[in-house]
Amino acid sequence: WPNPDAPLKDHAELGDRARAVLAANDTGAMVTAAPNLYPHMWSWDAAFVAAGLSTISVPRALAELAHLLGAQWESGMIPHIVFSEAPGYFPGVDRWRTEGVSPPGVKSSGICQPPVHATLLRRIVERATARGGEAARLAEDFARQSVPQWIRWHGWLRSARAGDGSGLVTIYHGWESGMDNSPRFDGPYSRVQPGDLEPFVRTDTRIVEDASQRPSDEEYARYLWLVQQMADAAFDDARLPGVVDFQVKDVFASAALATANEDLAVLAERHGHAGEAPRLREWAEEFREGVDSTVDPETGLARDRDVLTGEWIDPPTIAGFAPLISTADRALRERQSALIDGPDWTGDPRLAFPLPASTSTTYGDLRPRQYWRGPVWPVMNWYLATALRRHGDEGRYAAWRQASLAQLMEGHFGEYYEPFTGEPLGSWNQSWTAAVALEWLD
Ligand code: 9YW
Repeated sequence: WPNPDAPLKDHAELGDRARAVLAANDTGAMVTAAPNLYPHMWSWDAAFVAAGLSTISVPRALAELAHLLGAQWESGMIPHIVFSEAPGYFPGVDRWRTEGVSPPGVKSSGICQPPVHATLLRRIVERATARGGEAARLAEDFARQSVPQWIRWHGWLRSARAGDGSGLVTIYHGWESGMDNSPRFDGPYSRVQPGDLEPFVRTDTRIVEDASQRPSDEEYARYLWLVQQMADAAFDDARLPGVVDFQVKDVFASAALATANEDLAVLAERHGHAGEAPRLREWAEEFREGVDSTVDPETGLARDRDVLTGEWIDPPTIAGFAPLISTADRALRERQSALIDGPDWTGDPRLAFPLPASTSTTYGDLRPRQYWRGPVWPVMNWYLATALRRHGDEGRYAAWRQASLAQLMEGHFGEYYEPFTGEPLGSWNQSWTAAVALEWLD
């Protein structure tokens, strides 16, 4: 993977290059997820990107979150894509048919992504507060003003997606998990049979020319079929359970929500909404318990569940470590920590860097170059590492930091990496990869 400037000289150069990537992807209104492949704002990318931006400029970081919040639906849902004017991405806003459902003037998709936002906002505000002065004032004001909007977002997830009291978020599309083609969804997708699908032409495989790094056309047809089903139901939350062929309890999104509720409670307490904190803590507890209840006693991994068949979902993926994000159960935390160090994960001696891959590297159907079916995703490792640290695990945090920085020194800011060779794959100059580089360096 030729790179004239690689490998980078030192961490200072890594930081400079990461800042340059974010600046180059900044349209002024948003930092697009990637230069060519993803020329729009993605919901959870925006949260990670904002965290990275806050190491450079707190106002710019807050503007990113404000832009995302500007696309929040009346229901409270925050859409997974906020479209820019850039052409060339498929499926674009027309395919989503969200006009009239999304706020006036906003071009968005009609589904969501994992709710990591409040967690990253807390981080940004704490960073700004520590810095003091104007940055602190702006960030604290932003928190005060936006806490009600984040509560509506979490409240929507809880009522529209977890109204059964399971403490587990239902997703209606693999895209909502953020881990599009993970083997987590092979079972549920195998039962999705596209009917009369509007014709389509993909654009992702024109940009990432090696098609083996992307989902297959068959997978893509299923993705679009689900979009069509939801659009036909006008994204009406009450109708989706009756019409969508894919319904999964997403353990990872649920863990993200548990911890984000905790973070939002802290923000509410500190920034003018203390009365909301108890209810947010109850929500945190509800989702924490939901996540813990999915753990397979045999393997120690947390599991998604196919709502339509009632089946547990078994493939060993990074989502199995959801309890490391959320659990209060010390024994479970210890068991999962030992697991992630083991030969199926970071202890696999074949790895280029001792970091967890998106799918266990010993999984029978591992595809080390294909998207969420094997590659290592820097953003995921940073998010998990910060969760470990928050629960006191400085040791693993330090080890993953060292390994992640060593991985990133090759200098492409890949979307994802081949686990055994360290080759950068997918899009280069991916914003959230640059953002986590800055976070690791901070
Ligand atoms: C797509 C932007 C998004 C991420 C997702 C990732 C991928 C592709 O890229 O999605 O076309 O939506 O799976 O998690 O938000 O970086």
